[in-house]
This record gives sequence, structure tokens and C-alpha cells, in this order.
Amino acid sequence: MRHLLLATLPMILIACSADNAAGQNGAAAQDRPFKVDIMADFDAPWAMTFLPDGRMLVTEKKGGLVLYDPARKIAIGVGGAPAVDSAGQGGLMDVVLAPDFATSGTVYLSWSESGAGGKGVALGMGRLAMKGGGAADLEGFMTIFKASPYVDGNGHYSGRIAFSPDGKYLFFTNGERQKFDPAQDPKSTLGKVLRLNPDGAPAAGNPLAAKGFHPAIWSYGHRNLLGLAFDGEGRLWEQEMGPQGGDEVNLIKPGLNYGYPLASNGDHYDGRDIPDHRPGDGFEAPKIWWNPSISPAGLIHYSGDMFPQWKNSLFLGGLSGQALIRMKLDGEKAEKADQWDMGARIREVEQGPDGALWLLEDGGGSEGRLLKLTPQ
Ligand SMILES: [Ca+2]
Ligand SMILES: [Ca+2]
Repeated sequence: MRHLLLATLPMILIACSADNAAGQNGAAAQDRPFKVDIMADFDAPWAMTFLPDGRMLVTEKKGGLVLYDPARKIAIGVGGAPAVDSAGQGGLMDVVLAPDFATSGTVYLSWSESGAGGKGVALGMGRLAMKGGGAADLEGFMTIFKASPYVDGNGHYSGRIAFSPDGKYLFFTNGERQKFDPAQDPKSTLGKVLRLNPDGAPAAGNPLAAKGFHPAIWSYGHRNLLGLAFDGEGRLWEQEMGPQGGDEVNLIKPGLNYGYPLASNGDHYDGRDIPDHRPGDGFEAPKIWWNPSISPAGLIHYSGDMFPQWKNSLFLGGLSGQALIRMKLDGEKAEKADQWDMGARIREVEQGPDGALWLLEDGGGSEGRLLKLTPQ
């Protein structure tokens, strides 16, 4: 049963198979420190986030926002989410709770839409409210920021959201929309990490505003930024899908230029060379890169107790790489640690309240599964 087709029903029991994903991958399961339980199946899910009570919100590419209760395996379609343009790489994208969610109920979403000039990624907020009969709504939803400019095409929206640990700032990623040069354009928000106030206005004191850059810009020279996470010591880490052979994990510092499309350890898909990162070239080099590409998706910093050996690690999923990837942090250093074949495109990673690791696959038609990883 596909819950999205029944999104108008207030409560839908997700039918999910009792198959064991670990078994599906045969002998590889023995090499893993985790077992995999299949919890639910969504329609091309994109992102998830946990509520304080253990339920989660899941976005689906075509625009569905789902409130899912893992304890009861019940999913509710949430009303009030914005209309999306889901062509190509577009859709309903990230979902993140406000730092004061426990009292405000505020939820942030990002999505792609059509507008003046073409298409772009937008950011909005609303209040999650439970209604009678088990229904849920986002009340008072409003758009608070839009990428600029909107341009034609259906790719590289990015749209990741992360709050600073002090809760004062909302960091938001805008992709370069497969247009290359906007990543270096000081007036455009494309190909940038942005720092906003929680109401969506550019934060005061951003590092390049006095030099005439768009006031929201925190760092620039990025391509398709599909993961953003703070570590336990307040550093901001970002991952981006690079050109061929140039996927990156970057340590984001204010005002720096990360090089795209002037420097990349990969090269253009049409074969044209892009100079690799070199010391002294004026561009900030990635801490980790992949060649061949793994097509990274999602990013978390692990702080849980369930897998103590994973403390102070970053995790991301691989789309073309069909993997779960762990990286080990040591201050400003990062290195590749583990890469486990998951046999499916992994779109999103989250840490659950008890320290379990949760993954979302990328597809529809029973290929958009929610997986829970716990110790073997
Ligand atoms: Ca998430
Ligand atoms: Ca290169």
C-alpha cells in the first residue's frame, strides 16, 4: 500500500515487508557493525528529521510531507506544505525543526518552484499542529527566503538547512543550477552557503557584505551542496556533488572561496579540464574528495551512544555510490573511514534519539525505504 496515494486520509498504516535488508545483501552483512531493519517505504523521499517525541517528518520529492511514528509504524500526510516544481532534481527538499520547536512547533522546509525568471530554491516556515482525527497541518506556512536569481533548468538546487548550535542563525545552501559562473558571482546567491536569521533575513555581519556581495553570503564557489552539519565543537561541515571525480567534503569558514568552477579535483563531464586545488591558488581545498564520484547526499555529525566507536564521525549517503560512508574527524582534519555497500541509492542520513542511524533510500516503487541501523 502506498500511503501517498491516500494522502487525504488522516491515518494510514504503512504496509512494510518483513524482509531483512541485511539478508538481501548476503555475505556483506557479516562485515558490518550494524543490522538493518526496514521500517517504512516512501515515494522518492528526500530528507527526514526527528521530533522530540521520537516521531519524524519525511519529505517526498513530489511534494508530500509525512509525519511518521516508528513506534507504531503509522504515517500521516501533513497538510499545508508548499506547492513544488518537482521536474528533474527539483521537489520538496529539506525539513528541519526550529531550535525552539518544543514551544513554537516551527518547522522549516526548502523546495524548488517556478517564479519570475525561471526556477529556484525557496525556504519557508510553518507551525506543526495536530488536528482532530489524527490529522496534522503546517499552519501559517510562509516563504521567508528565495534564491536569486531564478533561472531556467531543473538541476542543482541544493536547499540544505542547518541551524547554528546557539540557535541564532539558519544556514541555507543554494546550488549553482548547472550554470557554473554564478558560484563566483558576488551578487547571486547561487553556488553559496548563506547565513540568515531564523526569520529568513540575511544575518547582520556576514563576511562579504561590506565588499558588495549579496548580504546573505557566508561562503562561495560551491556547486551542488547537498549536506550541511555542525560538529560537536561548532565547526560547519558541508558536502557537495562536484563535477566528474570532484565530490567534496568542506570545512566551511566565513568569507572563503571554495573554487568552483575555477578549481576542482574533478573535471567537467564533457571532458574539459578544471585545474585541481593547489596550495596558494586562493581557493579553499576540500578536506575529503572522491574520484570516482560517489554522488553524496545528506550529512550528519554522529554524537550518539549506540555506536560509541562512531563518536565524532560524519556520515553521508552515496547515490551513484549506493553506500553509507563514514568519515572520522579530528579538529579541522577529516579522513575517510568506512564505506558500506547498501545496494541502493542512499539519499539521507539521520541520527535517532537513541543513537540509532537512520537512512532513506532515493527511489519510488518500494525503493524509497526507511532503514534503521542498530548494532549487530
Ligand atoms: Ca535531515
Ligand atoms: Ca581537476
